[in-house]
Amino acid sequence: MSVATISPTLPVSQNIDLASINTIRTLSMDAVQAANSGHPGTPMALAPVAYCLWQQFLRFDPQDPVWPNRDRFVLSNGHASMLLYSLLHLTGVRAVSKDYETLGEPSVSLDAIKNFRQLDSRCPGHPEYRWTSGVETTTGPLGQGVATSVGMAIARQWLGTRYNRAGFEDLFDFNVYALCGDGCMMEGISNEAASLAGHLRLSNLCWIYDNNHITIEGNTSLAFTDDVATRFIAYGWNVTRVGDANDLDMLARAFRTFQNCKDRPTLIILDSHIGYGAPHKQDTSGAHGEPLGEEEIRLAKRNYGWPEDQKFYVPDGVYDHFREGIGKRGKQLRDAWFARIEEYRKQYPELAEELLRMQHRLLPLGWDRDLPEFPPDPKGIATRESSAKVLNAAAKNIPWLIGGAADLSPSTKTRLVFDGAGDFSADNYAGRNFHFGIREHAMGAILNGMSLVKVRPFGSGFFIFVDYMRGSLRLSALMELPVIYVFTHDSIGVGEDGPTHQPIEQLAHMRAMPGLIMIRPADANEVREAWKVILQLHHEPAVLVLARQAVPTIDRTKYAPASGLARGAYILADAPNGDPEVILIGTGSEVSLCVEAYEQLTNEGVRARVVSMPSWELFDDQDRTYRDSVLPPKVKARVSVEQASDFGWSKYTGSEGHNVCIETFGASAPLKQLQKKFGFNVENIVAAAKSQIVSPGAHG
Ligand SMILES: Cc1ncc(C[n+]2csc(CCOP(=O)(O)OP(=O)(O)O)c2C)c(N)n1
Ligand SMILES: [Mg+2]
Repeated sequence: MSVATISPTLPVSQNIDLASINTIRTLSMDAVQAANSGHPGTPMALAPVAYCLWQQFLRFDPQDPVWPNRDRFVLSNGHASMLLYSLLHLTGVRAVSKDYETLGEPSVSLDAIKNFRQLDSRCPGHPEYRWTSGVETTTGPLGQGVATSVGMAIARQWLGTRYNRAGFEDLFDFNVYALCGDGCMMEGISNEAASLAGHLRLSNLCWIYDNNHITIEGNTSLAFTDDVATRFIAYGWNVTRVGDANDLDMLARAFRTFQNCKDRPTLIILDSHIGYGAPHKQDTSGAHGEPLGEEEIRLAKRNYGWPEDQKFYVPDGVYDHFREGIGKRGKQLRDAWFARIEEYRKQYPELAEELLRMQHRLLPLGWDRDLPEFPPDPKGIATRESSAKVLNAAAKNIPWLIGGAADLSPSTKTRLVFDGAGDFSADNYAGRNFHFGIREHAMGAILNGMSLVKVRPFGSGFFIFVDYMRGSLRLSALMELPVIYVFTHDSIGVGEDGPTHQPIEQLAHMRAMPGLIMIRPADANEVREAWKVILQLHHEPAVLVLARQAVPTIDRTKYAPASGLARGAYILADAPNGDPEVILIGTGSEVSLCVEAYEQLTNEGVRARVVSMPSWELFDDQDRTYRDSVLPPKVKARVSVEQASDFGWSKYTGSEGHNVCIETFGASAPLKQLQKKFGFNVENIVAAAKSQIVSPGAHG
């Protein structure tokens, strides 16, 4: 039955499907018009699709939108946010507090819809996770939602394999649905993610592609002639079509096809009409990104058989209809699940305890009992090597700490090597080592998706390639997800690989990103402390920046303990009586160079202090007294030492301090030659310190 062909004059009571669909459409149109900005056309087109999926298929309880085994719905075409807000409103999704305590008030009230895109409304321009309950992930940057959905599907397979046990085979069996448009299809990230999803045979994943042939500039023929179906078949997906977005029967059949397909992800290619029903704007890019206008809205409502002058109109029976459909089904499923988890707890108390802790982002008791201590060693080891030891020790005690690399684990040393860790693959969804392939951007989004399902994911690569995944990493920060990024090869320390592989501005980029904690530890014991801090984060992504080359393990009997790392910066070595003339501030592999310079200065009778500053963000979080005790305002003679751009360093070294830094793209040569060329040697640092004492700002 095509709802488009149902006579719009039928009274609402006889035509509840259509009335529900048109309510979604008109709420979206009215909200965009009231805001005088937004995207009405796609909610108008996709209302039947969303209606069919939510009302007939989605296993989701509006009363408990965080129930762990709920199906996930991702609106990857986030500009169509009003579609989602209308659904959240009409199905009566409840708001949930940040610590997952149900509050009871509606997540999206009619007032919030009337205030679409206004300050503090629960209906911001694009869907935001942690701001509007029922929004499963933040979307808006095209391609991110679909890629994130792959992470959700992966996490569900992992959870199911670990926690589904005899008699509880369906403890985790949720499906992940993502709605996307031409933009998502064109973005590289979706191709990376689809390729991996096909490879992993994620049969719990369904993407619905809105093949409306329209993007902002006009018809897709301007820039996009892919044969999407063939492309996805080549990725190993199951591909099906729905030729009319208004045909509820065809839609239902497509969703059943997905549910019956047990060995591959499914793509539903859907033909729709953007701005459906708007006489002058349907099928044009004019329906994409601006309000329809009062007159066009009136005409569209007339076409729908809708009261033309009613705004934000929800006919009688529509709320009840959703309550009877998704509401009733969802509650039954949710209640049954919680009853079963009680049983599960009796039979598998340890696994149930793991689930409880994981879902609350807590760590197992004693998780840090085996973390290694590293004895002093002037030759030392690379921080990527010490990180491998710490990560493995922690992961043994944290079963849901899982992750991998974008084909670089032999370099990033993030492989979990203990017995039973295994490799995650289509044939082994229990493995804890992930092979994301050379797909950094998708890896970031997939980590986000995994984290949204509450496992604790980490991903790794060369630091320089953070540039390839900034979009995903930014969403980790925006969503406040405790994703762990391990980046190695952090500087010109990579030597011969040359400028393409030598990060220069990347530290500054990461420091500029709100909500992210970056740590660049100086030695093996700082690495241990860094992991301790990172693993205890709840709402911040962490970026751990590590060196490829060996760095000395600092003698902590002589210098301050590495536990100072938790405060972001600490006094590692000091002048007599804590009264320095000059402060050397180093990060990562440059700290031991500062210590050497300090020893020389001390021998020459210069009163110097060394501050190890592994994390600006952690330091900035300290109170003023502590910060001033580390960097006393009266000591203006300051030298920072970091093998990277000096961008931002004046915040700590002042306008008169000196920054030993790199202003170009590095070079390809053995490390020793590079250190000399760029001035990273004791001699240069000592000279800078001395001239700072004579006159801050003098050493050029
Ligand atoms: C990464 C990214 N690039 C650009 C944009 C800006 N943008 C928003 S919607 C859009 C067009 C999307 O077209 P399509 O996905 O076909 O959506 P439709 O208009 O059909 O709903 C663009 C370019 C964006 N949101 N994200
Ligand atoms: Mg489109």
